[in-house]
Amino acid sequence: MVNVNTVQTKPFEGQKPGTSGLRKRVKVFQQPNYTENFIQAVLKAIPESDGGAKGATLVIGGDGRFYLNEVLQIIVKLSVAAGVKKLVVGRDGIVSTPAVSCIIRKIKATGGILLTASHNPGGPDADFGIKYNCSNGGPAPESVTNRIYEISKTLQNLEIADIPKVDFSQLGTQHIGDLTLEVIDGVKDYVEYMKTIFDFDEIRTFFKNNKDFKMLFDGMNGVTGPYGYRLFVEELGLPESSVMRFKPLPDFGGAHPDPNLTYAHDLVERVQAENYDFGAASDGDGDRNMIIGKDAFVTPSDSVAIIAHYAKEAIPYFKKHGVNGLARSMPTSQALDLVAKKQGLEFFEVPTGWKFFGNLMDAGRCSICGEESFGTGSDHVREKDGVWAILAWLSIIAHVNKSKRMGVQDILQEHYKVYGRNFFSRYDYEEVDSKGAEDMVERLRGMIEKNELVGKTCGQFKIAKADDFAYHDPIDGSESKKQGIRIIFEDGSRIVIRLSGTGSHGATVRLYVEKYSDNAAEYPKPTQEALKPIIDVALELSQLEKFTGRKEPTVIT
Ligand code: G16
Repeated sequence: MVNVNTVQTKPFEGQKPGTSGLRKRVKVFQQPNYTENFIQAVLKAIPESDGGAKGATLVIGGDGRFYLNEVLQIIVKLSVAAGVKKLVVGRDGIVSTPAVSCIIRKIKATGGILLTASHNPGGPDADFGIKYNCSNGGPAPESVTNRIYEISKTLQNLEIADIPKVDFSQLGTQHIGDLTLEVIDGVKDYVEYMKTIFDFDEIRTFFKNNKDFKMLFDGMNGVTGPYGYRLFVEELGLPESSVMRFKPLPDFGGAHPDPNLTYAHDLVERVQAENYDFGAASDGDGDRNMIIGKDAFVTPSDSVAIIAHYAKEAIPYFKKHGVNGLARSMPTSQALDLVAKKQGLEFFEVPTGWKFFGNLMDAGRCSICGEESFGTGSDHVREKDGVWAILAWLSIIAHVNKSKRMGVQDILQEHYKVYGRNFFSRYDYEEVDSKGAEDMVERLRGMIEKNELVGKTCGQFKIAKADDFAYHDPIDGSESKKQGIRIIFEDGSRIVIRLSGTGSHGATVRLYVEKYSDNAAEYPKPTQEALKPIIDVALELSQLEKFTGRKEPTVIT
């Protein structure tokens, strides 16, 4: 019999999950009762049972970042008190975000708690995060996250079981009162699943027949290192030198585990200097990916379009299940729209946030989707999946190389020949003053409401449409408003401006620009050069420098 103590607490301000869970500095989570409050609110908000977590089976996994172990202990104490039936936890708490989604679906769990701030840095002075996923394996929809927030505002008591510290380092089952706690290998189920989705023999054969084709995977000291090692080295038989930074570290080795050209520069430099044909990285929790090649960078917007283009030919999962529809987040370039059109597929444009794809996938209307924020995935799970995207690219490479030798750059150029090129870039202005950023967006919103933008000529561009993106979910009818300022020009070029929902400090302004070209002479142009005129227009229209005081972005992707 376990003793449960009722401990007084008081609500904390701002426990509102953002684009993807609650992300704050570690120091915020370390405040007495802060983490306990949020976990209690999550357990009470579990949608399957009105009584909260009683009888639930929950999968728990994190990316190995600093403070993970302490939060695992808190989850067990509150779960025992709340009557949770079973917790399935990765060894040392380590499971990638897509693997949590995979396991929730496989064991038909009630849901899962993910302990990650994704690509944000880790360590005592960096970030932590907590996210709830539902029984479909996907991030909780706004109806659930709003409920978590409402509960967090009313908490007066915490129910905490009085139990000794739990050891998560050994595989096996333990019993704590009525709760069963199973510590699992967080990599195994996922690797097995990947082997049913992709043709590993075909990829192996490709590497065997092309011994000079070299690949380098960068785990960025995040959670995917062990997955990459198991898949690329042990399953595909590549040399150990094919993986770098593959040990998860609590502070990611001091690096920013975000796979883009800025933060994954170690990979980028090695691919160039050491003549690798294919380079790939995944982020802290394993849901993002970046694909590069010799002298080639695949924008995430192009990546999802190319995967969709080849899916049915190159990937057994889609040969078997077909491709039912495609979707992208609103700021993502329109390259995917062109594939949907050519293949006659249903197509959706949703707000930023993977959670918006879930309903479409559950309804069987979306098979492949992606976001410009280095997120690519399919309905095999309900999270974006970095390692899956890398395997998809390897499958495409193995497939196209059956007829002629093609590298990443060749695959890109072939794609542009068929569809034209959507030049795309995102400028991030991180940790700017929140008030200035909000005022900037408000001003644009005001101009849209007063219809001051449509018809306006800006340099070589004329504005055809301007709105604040709103989404009507076709499955559950929910409405999501104010999802980003969208300015569309007569030639189809676009500017999008929105504030990030994943920052932990101040505001992050995201400025997205896109320009389409079907002039083959332009395809090899460097992205920034091709986009310069529209970037100038975006900065002028938004008056970004005036409102934020920033001359230069923190990151350009
Ligand atoms: C999360 C979400 C993504 C979203 C990204 C950026 O990714 O899962 O759907 O695109 O944040 O969001 P924002 O622009 O609001 O910062 P992750 O990898 O951080 O979980």
